Parts: sequence; C-alpha cells; structure tokens
Amino acid sequence: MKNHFCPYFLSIVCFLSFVWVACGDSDDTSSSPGDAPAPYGALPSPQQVEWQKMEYYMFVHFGPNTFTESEWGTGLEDPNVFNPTNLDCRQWARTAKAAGMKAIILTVKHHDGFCLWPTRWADHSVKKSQWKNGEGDVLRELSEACREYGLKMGIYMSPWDRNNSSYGTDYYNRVYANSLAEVLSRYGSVFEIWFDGANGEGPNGKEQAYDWALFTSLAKRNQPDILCFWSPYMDLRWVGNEKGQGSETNWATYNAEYGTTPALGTGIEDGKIWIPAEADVSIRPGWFHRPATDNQVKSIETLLDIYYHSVGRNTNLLLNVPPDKRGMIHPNDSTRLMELRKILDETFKVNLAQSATITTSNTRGNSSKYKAQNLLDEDYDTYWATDDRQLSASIEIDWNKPQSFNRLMLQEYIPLGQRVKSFSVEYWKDGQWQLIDNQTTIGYKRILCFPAVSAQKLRITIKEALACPVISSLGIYKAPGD
Ligand code: FUL
Repeated sequence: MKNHFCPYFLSIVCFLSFVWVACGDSDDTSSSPGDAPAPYGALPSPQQVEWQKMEYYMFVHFGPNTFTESEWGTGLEDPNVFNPTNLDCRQWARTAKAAGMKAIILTVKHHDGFCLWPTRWADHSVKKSQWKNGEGDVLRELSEACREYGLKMGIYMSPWDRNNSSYGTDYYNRVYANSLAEVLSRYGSVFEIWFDGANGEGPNGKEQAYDWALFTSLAKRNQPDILCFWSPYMDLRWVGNEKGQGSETNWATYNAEYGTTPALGTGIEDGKIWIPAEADVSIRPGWFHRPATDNQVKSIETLLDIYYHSVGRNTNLLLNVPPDKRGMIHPNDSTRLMELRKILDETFKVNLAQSATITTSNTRGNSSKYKAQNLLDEDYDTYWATDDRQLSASIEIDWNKPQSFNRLMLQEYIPLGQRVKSFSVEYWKDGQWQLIDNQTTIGYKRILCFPAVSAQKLRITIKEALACPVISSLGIYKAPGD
C-alpha cells in the first residue's frame, strides 16, 4: 500500500505546486488590467487625505499678549487689557482667502488662560473684559467669517494654563475637557484641534498630568471629522521646528510615541500609523503682534523658501499672521501675503508637461486606466501606476523643441499609501542624460526647485519604491525671475 501511494501522492503534489506557481506568477506580473494596485502599509483616513489637500492655512495668535506685547502671559493680566478697538474677523478671513489659504486656526486660549469665548468653566475670559461690555465672543465672529468666506476653522487651545487655580490637579482635566466641549459644540465644524505641547507649572507649582484619552475622545465625539495635532493620540505631527522647514525625506507614516519625538521631520518609513507633518511658523518675529516688528515681516524670498520647504516637502504649512491691537491684520503682513500669492500663481499657472508627449517604461496591465496621461488631468483620483513587480520605472517627457523650466512637482496617490523611496530627474543635453537632482520621498506633494534648464527632454526615474509606484500628478513649471 505504502509503495503504491507514494508516487501517486507525489505526482498530485507536483501537479498542484505547478498550478500554484503558474497562478502566483501571473498574479505577480500584472494583475488583470482592471485591477487597481493594492493599498500598501499604513493608510490615511479620508479626513487626513482632505487635510493634506488643504496644504496652506493661517494661524492667528491673538489675546491679552497682543495688548501687553508679550509672548507668554503670566495669567495675572487684568482681563480689561483685552480690548480690540476694531475687531474684524471678516478682514482676517478675506485676507486668508485672497492669500490662497484654506483655513484659519485661532488661539482661543493661550498659556495665560484667557478665553476668547465666554466660557462657563473659567473666570478669565472675554466676559470679564471691557470689550463689548463683556458680551463679545471672538470665536463666534471668526466662525461666522470663515463660513462666509468658505474657509475651514481650527482651534488652538493651550492645555497649559497659568491662570486657572485648579491647574496641576485632576479637576483641571475636567475643566479643560468641558471647555473643549464648548468650543467644539457651539461654533460649527472644526477641522483641527491644536494641542500645544508646552507644559509648565501651574499656580500651585505643579505640572499637569493631562488626560489625553479624555480630551481626544471628547474632541472626536463632538466633531467626528476633527484631526488632533500633537498628543499621544495624534492624527498630525509637529514637524520639529518653528521655522516652517519640512524635511526632504518625509514619510507620512510614523509611530505615535508621544514625548520621545524621534524623526519628527522625516517620519518613519513603514511606520505603523499615518501621521503627516505640519509646519508652524510666524510671518514676523514672535507669535503675537507687536508694533516693533511691523517692519520685520518676512521677506518674499524667505516666504517662498518656507513654502517650498513645507508644502513642497509633503508638509502642510500653518503660517501665523497675528492681528494688532485693533484686531486687524496689519497691511505689511497682508501685502506680503498677496505678493507671495501672486508669485505662486504665476509659477504654477502653466504646466509645461501638458504640451509634451509623455511615455513611461511600464503601464499597469497595459491598461488605459493607468495611463501616463492621468498624470496631467488635474484629477487627483486618477493615476499612472505600474505592474506590481515593477518597483522602478521611468517617465519621459518630450516637447519636440527646447523648453525652459525650474520647478518639478510630483504627487503620489496617498489613499493607496506612500510608496516611493527614491527618484531622480534628468534632462537631455549633448546626446546624454544630465542629472538635475537625486531625491528620496514624494508623498502627497513634492516640489523640486532648481536653476532654470533649457531642454527638449526630461526624464523622471522612480528608482526604488516599497510597492509599485502610484503617481497622481506631474507638473513642470517655469517660475518667474529664476
Ligand atoms: C508654542 C507656544 O509656547 C508658543 O507661544 C506658540 O503658541 C507656538 C505655536 O507653540 O508651544
């Protein structure tokens, strides 16, 4: 029996393994043309994808510090110091909108504990100020202005509170949570809550052990789509500096180890959770307005550098534009914002790639669904992709006649994960490819700046990817003046 069974059994095993190998092989090479690439690694939530598309928005530091001309109030300020002579949140919103920003995040409470809305949970608020006889509500005015101008609204609420007498006790966590519930339930939709990491001593000399689980769950209960910046349960990470500088290599994937903060700029390749970076920076020295800094608004060169080193490096830009004692944005800041907008609009107006012939070394399943033209259609949801096995591939752009350009923009389709690990850009000159740049990650958006090149052909080579590349957009531009 044994002697007979063996060869028969073996031949079945051999046949089955042949079938398995053959099937496995055809699956690997290309998936049938209709098959979309499988998602890879940690993925963004739909809210994180929408957040990434916002790219650029306004931070507004405003409060007693504006009137005392300080950065960190002590919490002992007389509430009457807060007295804007002409608060105009519509002017903030109008400025943000014209600057091309998508939202405004307001400091509803800074470390001094003064609340810009009439809270039930603290005495130190607009209710105690002479402004509008204690009847004012800055957050209400901002929420209405944002709605009118089609902007999203976000909230910065400092957990550190130098005024509240319960700070440093368990009770303070309830005070903070209840205050949070007020701002997240009364003013419409809030896209982001900014938990500031600064944590000093309270009036009793104690540091607070924050109940992050409570704060986060409460935030999500009141605003299911909200994204939390910076806490043990963060959806968004701090980029690691206050200069608006993202990292060249920047994975949106991360491991949430709050407090240890490794790799803030670079993120972590194959990190377990999708936690993209946000860069906060002020348009002038200090976070709050001081007349002394009116002539120190950052130059257009510095702002462009910040833009390319944040938005251009897969990092959202949160640019602080602090209103003055009137409660209005100073003309020096708004003028600079408009100059920046104008240059960016001119730069990105004409995508030179649109007029070129584009060929790729591989197209997924040879299917028109994943064709190179998808790179140019301005629809983020269509993309060029390669076969599963093809972890490197190239895109060649040919204009038939020389073109001058100095910016290159690439976008990965992040709902399927971040994949590209390295890529190079070359142009054709004197019968050979000449290197423009060797780079690492792309992510939601990557923009390369280089001295203007005049060439008929350009080649982008994805050299290494964690899974087959899935690229949504390609842009080639000529920035003025470079
Ligand atoms: C820091 C704060 O201490 C600064 O005052 C400012 O609000 C900045 C955005 O965050 O942690």
